[in-house]
Amino acid sequence: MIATKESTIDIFMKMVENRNPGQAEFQQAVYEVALAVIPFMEKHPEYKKANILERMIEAERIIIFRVPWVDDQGNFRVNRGFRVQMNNAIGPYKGGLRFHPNVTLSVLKFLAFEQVYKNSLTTLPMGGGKGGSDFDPKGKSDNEVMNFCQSFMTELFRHIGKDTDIPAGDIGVGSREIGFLFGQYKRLSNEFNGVLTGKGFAYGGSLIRPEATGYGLLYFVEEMLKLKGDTIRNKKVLISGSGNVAQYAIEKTLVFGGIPITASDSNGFIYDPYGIDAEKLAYLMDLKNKKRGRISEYAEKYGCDYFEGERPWKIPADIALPCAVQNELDEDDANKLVSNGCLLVAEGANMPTTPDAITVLQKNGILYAPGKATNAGGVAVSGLEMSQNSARLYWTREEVEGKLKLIMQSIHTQCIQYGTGADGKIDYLKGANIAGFVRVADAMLAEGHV
Ligand code: NDP
Ligand code: 2IT
Repeated sequence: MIATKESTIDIFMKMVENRNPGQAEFQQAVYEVALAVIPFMEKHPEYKKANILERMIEAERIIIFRVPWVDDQGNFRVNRGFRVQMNNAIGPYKGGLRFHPNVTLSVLKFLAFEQVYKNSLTTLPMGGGKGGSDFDPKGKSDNEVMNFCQSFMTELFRHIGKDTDIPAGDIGVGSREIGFLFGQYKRLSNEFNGVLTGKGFAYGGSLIRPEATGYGLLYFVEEMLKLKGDTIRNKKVLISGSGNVAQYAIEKTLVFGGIPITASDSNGFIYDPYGIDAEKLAYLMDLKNKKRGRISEYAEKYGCDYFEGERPWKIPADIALPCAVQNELDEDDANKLVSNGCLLVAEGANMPTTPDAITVLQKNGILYAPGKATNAGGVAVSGLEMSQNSARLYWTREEVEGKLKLIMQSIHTQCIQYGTGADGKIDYLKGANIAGFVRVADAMLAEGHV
């Protein structure tokens, strides 16, 4: 029986590799889903008969375009822009834009594919998409970033719309970039609407959207621990990254009484054994969001250790929250977490844990939950921003955060519903993948062969 399942997955993955050659990240994301969904479809032949998984892994549309811009020295520069419109079975395409030199079609296809499942888990009417560019905002002036964003939107605007495709932020795209992109969309379309989320509050943004991914992650962690009769209080927490998700994960960890002891960027990590408190977090936010400096400066300011070129996972702690980038926690890192007695790993980033690392965590009984469940708070509040824009009103912080909390609790419940094994153990990875799949698959069945 097991041998049959394995060979079905092997055959499926060979097809995926042949159709998407060299796209390692996309293949990895599909594999993770296939491991859960293929055995599930064996018991649900209606999905298998309609070839749902094969259809889901093929993007509905991919747009690739040239982005010309001029730097401050007057040099003519060019980058590549993308939008992957993966699936709109349950709502318009929805997902962030990433500006980072490592952006490739493979990276954006993996992100768009995961987004389909994540958005489904939120229970809001949003399909999945992702886009971005290999443009590197690091070291660029505000003027250069604006020029780039205006050029990027000049092509993208004809492919998106408030009921068609609604981009937002991701790595390298924060409130500054969303502002420039929105301004250009408005000029080109002559419309003021909710085509982008993550907007500033002054021009249609939702309260709590900046905080939503990090806060949502901690609400999810609290649910996982509650089930074990435990809480975050007094637990040491490893956090990677120091961008949007990491900053608000640190903030909510403090609210829950946990002790965040690390933060990182692409150069290295800081270890603050006394904990990153509210004052130090304010410094970190100013350093990263305004000065656009390096995390090493935190160590200089507060006299703690800085580890150049390393990742935080070797530091003993109770909880690990990877909040930076894909594949940032590998098998060796997972072994270190196990030997240091870590209890729980929950992903703020998208696909930060490699498949081998996930195996190590699960085999050793560490609670592990995947990003498509745990970091869904960001896109969930983006969905709430869309609702507010459509209704042309603003909700209070309490109203939005209350809804965010309920959505994270509902995602946790869905993971339990589909991920509880015969032995009573919860496999959050399996639960999230099957729950996310079912809603989209049912919509695809209902909508016919589209
Ligand atoms: P930011 O751009 O605000 O921050 C990214 C952080 O990751 C920075 O600290 C950056 O360091 C670090 N980083 C980037 N590349 C690497 C690398 N190769 N190795 C180590 N660190 C790296 O992005 P976000 O905080 O928004 O996104 C972080 C993660 O969360 C991403 O995986 C994203 O897809 C995911 N996510 C984001 C959501 C959102 O609402 N923003 C929602 C759900 C998931 P440096 O400054 O050196 O570049
Ligand atoms: O990965 C993600 O979920 C995001 N970057 C947020 C997407 C969104 O549309 O808010």
